[in-house]
Amino acid sequence: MVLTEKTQVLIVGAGPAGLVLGNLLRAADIACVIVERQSRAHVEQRGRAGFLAPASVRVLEENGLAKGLLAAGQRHDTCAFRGEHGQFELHYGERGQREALTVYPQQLLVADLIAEFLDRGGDIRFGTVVTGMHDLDGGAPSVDCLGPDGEAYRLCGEYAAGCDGQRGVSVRQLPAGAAQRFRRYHGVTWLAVLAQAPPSMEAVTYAVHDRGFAGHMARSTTVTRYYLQVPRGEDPEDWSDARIWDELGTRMRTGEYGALREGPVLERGTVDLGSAVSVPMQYGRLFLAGDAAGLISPSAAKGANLAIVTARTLAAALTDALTADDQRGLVGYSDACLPRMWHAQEFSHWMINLLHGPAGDDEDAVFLRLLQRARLMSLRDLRSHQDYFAENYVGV
Ligand code: RFL
Repeated sequence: MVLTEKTQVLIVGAGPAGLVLGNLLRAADIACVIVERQSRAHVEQRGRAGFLAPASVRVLEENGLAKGLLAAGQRHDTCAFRGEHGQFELHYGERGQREALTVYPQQLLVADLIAEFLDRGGDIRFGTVVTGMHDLDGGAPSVDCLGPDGEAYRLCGEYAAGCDGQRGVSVRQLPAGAAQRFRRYHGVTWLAVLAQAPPSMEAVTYAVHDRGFAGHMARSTTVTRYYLQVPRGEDPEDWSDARIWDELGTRMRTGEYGALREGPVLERGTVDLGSAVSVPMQYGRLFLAGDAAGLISPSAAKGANLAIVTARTLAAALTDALTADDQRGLVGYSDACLPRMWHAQEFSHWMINLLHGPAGDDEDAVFLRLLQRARLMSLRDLRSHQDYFAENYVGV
């Protein structure tokens, strides 16, 4: 292993967290290297999130990172809920914080952030895997890298940022005893579908059905994200295009509300709705951000937003430490982020219980499904519930 290079901040992962962090550090003239296991083309095409909260848009705007999303993002301010009760709409943009969400596909944001990072003189190593980390509780953390042509080298820095998502290497560096990872599988699995089809409705639509949940979310004028609740362990390849559209039609009750605008399925994959939170989100000179710090189920569309705002908090703390020798932000980083993380987890859990009831005819399952229905009716009828929903749905 050759010790090749030194920088100030080592960033593992070029998702929203690592790229926002890298851009903010470059704006403060701090040297950093982003190491990303995938190719540039891969991360610029990886379809995931689409909804950005006003707080995330503000972070991006204030830091010169919002040109693309301001030009192409679409305002979304209405959700619809369908079920045996009928359909009702909730105009969350007019309630609570009186703000709307911006729809801008995550892969476009990632492409914008990469271009800007390179413009700011950033160093990003695609196709390079971090295989290990060293000296995290000492003065000079380092990471072992394996480059695209199999070259192994070590990068050394003053601080390391683990922005490598839920299955990255960073989270495994927190020694047992120094940190705990709280995890939960929420008992629900989604088939996540990306279709080459225009949105079928204006609103984000959540359908509650005896056969399971179905969701509809616009991504652009030509691409739409759909979700279908499926049993855990389901093979996505068992879901042909025809089967997907058929099941979506049933659960979305197209007989009553009109047909879906169908098109070829571009991507299909399953997501087990789960959560994980690292407490604390730091160890020595390693700081976690984004999904590495805390994974949140996509039920409330908070993951990318938490990644952006935690990266902003970490960037400010690292900038104070590196430019003014002020360590307070770094010492308090985890305490600053955790309340926001647990708040988002709580709302996301509330959403899971709003959208899914347990299967089965036993007394417990039936009771919980009746509670689910009551929760939906409260949302339809009670202003206080609508305000709670609106404030949490658009907030981070
Ligand atoms: P990412 O985006 O996963 O990026 C981590 C990067 O680290 C790289 N990596 C490594 N690189 C080098 N060496 C290693 N050893 C490495 N190990 C990993 C990976 O290749 C990757 O590029 O994490 P980050 O930056 O924390 O961002 C998190 C978000 O991507 C995530 O929370 C959201 O996509 C979640 N999410 C949604 N969030 C929202 O806010 N709104 C949404 O509407 C929304 N919809 C979704 C979603 C996630 C989904 N899936 C696929 C789980 C919809 C779906 C279907």
